[in-house]
Amino acid sequence: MILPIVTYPNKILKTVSAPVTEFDEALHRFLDDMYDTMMLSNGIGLAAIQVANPIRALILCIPDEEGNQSRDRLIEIINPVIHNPKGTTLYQEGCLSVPGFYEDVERYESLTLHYQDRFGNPCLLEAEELLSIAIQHEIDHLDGKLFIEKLSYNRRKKFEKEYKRAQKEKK
Ligand code: Y12
Ligand code: CO
Repeated sequence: MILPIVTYPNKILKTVSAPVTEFDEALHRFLDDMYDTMMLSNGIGLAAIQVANPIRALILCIPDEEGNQSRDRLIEIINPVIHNPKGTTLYQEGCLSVPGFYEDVERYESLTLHYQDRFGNPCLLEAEELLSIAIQHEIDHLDGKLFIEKLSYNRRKKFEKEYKRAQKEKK
């Protein structure tokens, strides 16, 4: 099932999501729906709150070197905690909840992620480059934060003006 994606400035996106406690069939169905929704929208990452479900779950599907995404590249991440963040890197980020807008954001270069899979099994992932950036972007969603909040005052002002104009043009 394709789920509607919540877009900025909807206040739902400010919700701090709650830990997942039930690793049941309903969670599995929801994760499958998140995957279908993300793939249809050409995304590489999606947090549950972006489809209006305030639970600490996110999915990632980072393309291979040829730019191909396939289900075997899917990573489902539940109740994530970042350890050992190292270095900094700049990357031009985009977000399905902020359509049409891309900006450079500073993130940790690498990190270790502790999380659970869809069955509640504990997992560990060493992440760098795009995977590390995507993990940080999506965990921010779980904490009610968007990448535009990391912009400088002037870049944020410019964004608000351009985004409002684009929204009006869509109507
Ligand atoms: C690096 C930086 C950010 C992330 C988070 C995941 N972000 C996305 O998956 C963004 C997807 C996206 C897709 C769009 O649609 C198309 O390209 C057709 C898009 O464009 C519009 O909505 C107009 C914007 C963002 C991971 C890694
Ligand atoms: Co996003």
